[in-house]
Amino acid sequence: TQGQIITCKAAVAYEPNKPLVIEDVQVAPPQAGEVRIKILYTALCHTDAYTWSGKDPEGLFPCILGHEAAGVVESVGEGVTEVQPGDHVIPCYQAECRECKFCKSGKTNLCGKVRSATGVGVMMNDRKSRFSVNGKPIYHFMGTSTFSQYTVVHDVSVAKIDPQAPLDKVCLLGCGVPTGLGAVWNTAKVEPGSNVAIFGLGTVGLAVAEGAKTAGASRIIGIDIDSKKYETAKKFGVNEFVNPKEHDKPIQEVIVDLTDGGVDYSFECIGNVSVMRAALECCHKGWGTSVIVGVAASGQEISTRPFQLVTGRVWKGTAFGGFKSRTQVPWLVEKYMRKEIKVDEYITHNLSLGEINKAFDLLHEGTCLRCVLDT
Ligand code: NAD
Ligand code: AHE
Ligand code: ZN
Repeated sequence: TQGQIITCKAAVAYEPNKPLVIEDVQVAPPQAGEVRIKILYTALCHTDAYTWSGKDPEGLFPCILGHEAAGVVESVGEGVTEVQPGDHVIPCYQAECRECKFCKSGKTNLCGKVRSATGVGVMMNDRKSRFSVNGKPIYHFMGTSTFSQYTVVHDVSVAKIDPQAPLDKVCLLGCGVPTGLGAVWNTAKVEPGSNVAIFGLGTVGLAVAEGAKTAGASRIIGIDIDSKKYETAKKFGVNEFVNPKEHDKPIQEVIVDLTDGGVDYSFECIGNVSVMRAALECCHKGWGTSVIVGVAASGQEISTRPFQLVTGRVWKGTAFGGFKSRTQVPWLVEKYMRKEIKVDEYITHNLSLGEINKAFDLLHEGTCLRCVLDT
């Protein structure tokens, strides 16, 4: 297949919110600096649903969504040296080129090398897509497009992992789990004994809880409008629970009262701008830090009284938990293999690529954390 067009199945999003269509898609060979990957397993993340909904200003249609996956390298383009056919890999929507000013800064995991292309659904080389259906181009998504049996990505967006790792599990290390763990370990840098509040107990919020527990946090307060979330959340380290619907006062006041003035760290894992405000305002005066993890829709803005910051609260955000993807995803896989981090526990459903619309329905139901699709 090397050097040739591959025709395979992929789920194409033609229009916002219209069911995805399983199509025969043509996948062009990788050009210089590109890698073609046979995707074996892909999970769904709420960010896929967000872009599909039409609320993502970077959303382009028709496209192939998906960014939490694992597979095997099928072929590589000219000049690709770090991976070869047969390598087991995780595609990374946050690239790491190790050469741009972002990568060299030591201050961020954001990479500037291919972001201008991945944000508009094309590849850097020729600003074109490698996907087509009957000659009509289909846009890439987040530089990954994993809802396909084959995809083409930039070489700076490929993490080579231990070939022993089960791909049907470690596909989750492409987004949600690292995001939550890293929000705690890299972005907030939670210290032992801290009090933590987590808004939203989906996969990302639960991974924040797991990260907080391993960081030695004392009180780990989960906040969710669905009280059923507490039972599962306990297994990930949440040791107190608050449902905002059961209180008349604003939720930030409830948390401040519970914690003698506020928490040391809070995390917004929903994508709701009024909850982001509450998460900041439930932080302790003088030092409390709030981390925005949730992705809010186009046009949404955050606000608070500047006095909240004047009096020492800090507002931050995180992308992929601050992890340097190509360097640290393999390390996270090793941690999973040594049973130091959970992954299997986040997988509540398994379906096939052909059942992807059902998988999106599940995502909105509240009983589903991660659904892994066998492609
Ligand atoms: P999810 O939908 O599984 O979890 C959200 C949880 O929030 C649910 O349990 C829901 O009941 C709860 N909730 C909804 N409204 C609430 C409210 N007003 N108050 C309290 N709880 C509320 O989602 P997820 O997959 O865990 O992802 C969470 C967010 O993180 C999404 O916005 C996603 O796009 C974003 N995300 C960001 C990054 C990043 O790099 N920054 C990475 C992955 C995901
Ligand atoms: N296109 C969206 C932005 C979405 C966003 O913030 N994405 C996160 C990852 S979410 C993964 O589930 C991210 O990494 N952002 C940094 C980046 O470089 O995109 C919008 O709203 O414009
Ligand atoms: Zn995601």
